[in-house]
Amino acid sequence: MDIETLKAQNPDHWNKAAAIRALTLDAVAAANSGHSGMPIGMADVATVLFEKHLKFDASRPDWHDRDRFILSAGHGSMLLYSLLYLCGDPEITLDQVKNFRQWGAKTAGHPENFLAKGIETTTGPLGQGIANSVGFAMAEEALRARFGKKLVDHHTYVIAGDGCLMEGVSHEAIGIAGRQELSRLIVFWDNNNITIDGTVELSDRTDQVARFTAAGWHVQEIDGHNPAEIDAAIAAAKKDKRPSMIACKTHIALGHAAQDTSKGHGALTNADQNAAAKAVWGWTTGPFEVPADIKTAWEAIGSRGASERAEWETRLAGMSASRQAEFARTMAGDAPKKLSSTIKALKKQISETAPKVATRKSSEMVLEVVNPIVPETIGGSADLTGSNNTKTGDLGVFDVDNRKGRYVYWGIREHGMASAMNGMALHGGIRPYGGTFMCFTDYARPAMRLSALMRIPTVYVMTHDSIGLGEDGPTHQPVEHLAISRATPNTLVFRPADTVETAEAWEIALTQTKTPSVLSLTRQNLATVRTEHKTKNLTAQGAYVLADAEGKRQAILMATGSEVEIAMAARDILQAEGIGTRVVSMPCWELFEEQDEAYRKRVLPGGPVRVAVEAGVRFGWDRWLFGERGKREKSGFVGMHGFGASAPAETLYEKFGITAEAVAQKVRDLVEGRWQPDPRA
Ligand SMILES: Cc1ncc(C[n+]2csc(CCOP(=O)(O)OP(=O)(O)O)c2C)c(N)n1
Ligand SMILES: [Mg+2]
Repeated sequence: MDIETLKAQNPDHWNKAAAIRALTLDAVAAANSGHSGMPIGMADVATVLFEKHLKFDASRPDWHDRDRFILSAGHGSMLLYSLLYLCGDPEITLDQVKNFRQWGAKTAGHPENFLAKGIETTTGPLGQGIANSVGFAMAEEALRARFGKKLVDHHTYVIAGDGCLMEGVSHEAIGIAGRQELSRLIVFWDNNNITIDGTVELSDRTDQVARFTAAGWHVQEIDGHNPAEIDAAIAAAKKDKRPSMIACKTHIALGHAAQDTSKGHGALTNADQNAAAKAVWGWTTGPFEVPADIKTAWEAIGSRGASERAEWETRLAGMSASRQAEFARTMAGDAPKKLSSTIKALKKQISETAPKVATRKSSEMVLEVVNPIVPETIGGSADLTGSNNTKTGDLGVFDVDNRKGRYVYWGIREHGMASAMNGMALHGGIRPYGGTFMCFTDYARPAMRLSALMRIPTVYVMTHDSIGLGEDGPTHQPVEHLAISRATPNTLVFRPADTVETAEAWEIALTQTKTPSVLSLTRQNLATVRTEHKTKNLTAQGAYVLADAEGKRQAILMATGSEVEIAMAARDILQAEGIGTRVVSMPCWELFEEQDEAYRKRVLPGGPVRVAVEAGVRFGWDRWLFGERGKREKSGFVGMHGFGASAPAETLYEKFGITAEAVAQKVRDLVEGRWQPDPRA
């Protein structure tokens, strides 16, 4: 259908959609940057969705039972901002739209979830939104099963572009959504056949309809500019028991000189061309001006759900006080009161019995006591359940016929798992944790970075965290992954030394509201080093003195995880030789960094020589070797200098020189003034 016919057939719809198109054009032109074509192309789909289907109340974008709208094609951010402004979202004002992409504005280049409540997730890295949405839809299923349809009864809608569907993570997301029959997940594919470099044909010939169908989705193909077809497709999608993909044939930059070309993808800033496009759309008002009748029509859409929201609040208020309180606690992400005492009891028992177990097993021991009292956890693993020790007896399996199950078999989909966990956390009411091998942090990494950027408390259970995993060899032995995780802002990286520290780390991770955690856990058994029970969470200080020097303090050994035991053995050797040696356990650098300087100096005073021991690369350790009052010539590192190898763990520690004797020798050299720059460090 040509534009004139579309306009004539449904002028009310056309004008509402044109408001999105005009605001997009104006905001991008004013910023002289951004992406005009996608919002212009998808304006009709978005208008029908918001007008006819989306359950929301624009004045209350934090209403728990709203439908979620995920803009996976995040470069088209002006589509979202236009919708929020037009509907009357209190945060996205006209001023914000005018300040698109400027310092301090909520209307950032790509949508940022923490800038306004109406922005459900941060998108821009293509594919993330569609993968997040799987988690949103799973969270809705789980919460509906727990709290009932009266409180939880909504859909997740997604707009994804060619780029989102080309990214590998979309494959992982589509697969798990199909298997889990997430019927309330509805994805619109902006099928405009254009990406930045040109037409899709330059790089892809995938039959997306066949692809989604093969993964178990309900698929429809429509004209993405025809409001009646859009409406009918959404209605059919809502009825189907499978997740739905609606392939919307659209024209990027519809009505503009750049229509149907890759030029239409980016910023359309040519004033004459923009004026001509507005004339084609029948838009006659000045920049950022929406005629009053059209704005009023949009505001009516924005308040369409107000009564439904009020009814929902009445239903909630009619429930028992304890149910209301539990719902509020769950949605706020507050940990249950019993968590702290449960962790303390476990610590006491462990300190008394001093088991020799791998910290991945320690993590399971913690989860066995935590999961029964924290009903909002949803655990899972990317096909390594028996290795990651993430499944506890009480959880049950999340499945089509058991939405109360709290364990997800994610399959071999580290990236999809991480991104979906982010979606669960963003939805609210769920505390997701998921496991894989530490080495496959790489496969989950784009989503791990977004957990940190989005300020959400996703927990990553990363086991087999060093050469200590042994025979599987260097493909599976992380050496740089601790450094990568620690380099990421707003991420807590825990490498606990035993079950007590593991319990403390879990307590911290489960009480975060804005920070993700990475738990770096061993495959191999470790001795309990915390044999003296302390109720205080020492891991919360990041680092602490585990064993102090006897006699004159000449050396400080800093270690994490499996190497704390090695540092303790080195201390025994050195003390026997009369070299007073302190061992500092450093399970979480980020928390140690947050302590005041006085505490850090008490733990790491200047003077003694310092040696760090960690079965990973040195990168980052200089902060503690030279930091505060450490000196280069009085410090050393015992760890990895390259990739590992395939052999039994004990052999590897021996061959790579990560032993108590090697640590002791390093200390002797430093104490006796034989410092050598390490050529491999
Ligand atoms: C992971 C990732 N890779 C690359 C980009 C840069 N990028 C932004 S949009 C885009 C093209 C996307 O094409 P499509 O989804 O079809 O969007 P359209 O051009 O139709 O608006 C690219 C490559 C990105 N944002 N994220
Ligand atoms: Mg495209």
